[in-house]
Amino acid sequence: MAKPALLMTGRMMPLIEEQLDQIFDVHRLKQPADLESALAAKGDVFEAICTGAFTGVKVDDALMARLPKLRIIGNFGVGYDSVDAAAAGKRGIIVTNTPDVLTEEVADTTLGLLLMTVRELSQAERWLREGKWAKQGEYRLTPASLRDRSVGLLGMGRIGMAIARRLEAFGLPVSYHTRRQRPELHYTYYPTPVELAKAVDTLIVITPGGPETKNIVNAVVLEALGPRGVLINMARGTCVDEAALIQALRNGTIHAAGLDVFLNEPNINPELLTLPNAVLLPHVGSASVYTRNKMGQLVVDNLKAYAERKPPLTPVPETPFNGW
Ligand code: 8YV
Repeated sequence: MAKPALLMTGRMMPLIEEQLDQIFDVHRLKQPADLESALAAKGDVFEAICTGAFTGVKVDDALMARLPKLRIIGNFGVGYDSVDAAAAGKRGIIVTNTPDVLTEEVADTTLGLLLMTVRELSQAERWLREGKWAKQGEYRLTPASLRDRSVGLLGMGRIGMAIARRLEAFGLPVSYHTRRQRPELHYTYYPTPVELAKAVDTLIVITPGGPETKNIVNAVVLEALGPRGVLINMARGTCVDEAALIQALRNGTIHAAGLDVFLNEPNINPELLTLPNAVLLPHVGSASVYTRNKMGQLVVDNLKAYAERKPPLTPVPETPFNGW
């Protein structure tokens, strides 16, 4: 029997590519600009897409409309803001993501970035590497400490919960804002991002991306966070008004920021590089071999389930599975 055709919107890790080649007739885009020619040649045969935000291809309704046989979109990553899942749901196309397998890793990285930012660990390491310890003396005592902080989480999904557990172990009070309160949780709830920012001095963004959370951290929220304020963004660049953040870091509206995600990755705003009170990581929240292997395998297993006409393992809520 002929293998079903799959469109891969960019290069994936070898673990994914090697297995999908066994199951599907894979058409790989070398770059997003190659999409048009792929659609012209094979648009009417693709049954599956393997994608990820990092490929730079948006799987929107217009693209789905040109793929009449499309049944499943396997997204590499728990966040699927580069796929229009609501539109897929209306078309009866299943979207899968990679939840759970990265939860603990991303939570670990978040605590690392928080510590780096509050205790200036990357700046202190640069001090040593530049020979300043021997020549100029000790690195400065950091104005900020975790010891007198209270933390607010914007977003309290699976990763938010794993971060909250770690913060509790660090002895820190935790509060949160989500669109709907979760009464089963013992953390203090605030009904708006501004009220949360007012109540805490450390804000961690761990919401999904997409239009609903665009600029959820804006100039007003940063002002509310205040001059002791530390902002950590582990979610998506779109969640933070980056121009407002740069200004807030420049003029001391907040104390510091730790960012793992940005607008226009990997071509981030060069102004960020000039800020001494920003710790910048190249989107490494889940980026260990251990965790990426688990994510990659889950992408494969979801797509394989379609090829074998079995239920997908992790369909997103917008596209419930009702049979192939
Ligand atoms: C990405 C992520 O998958 O899971 C997510 O939503 O942001 C990451 O784990 C990763 O950056 C792929 O590029």
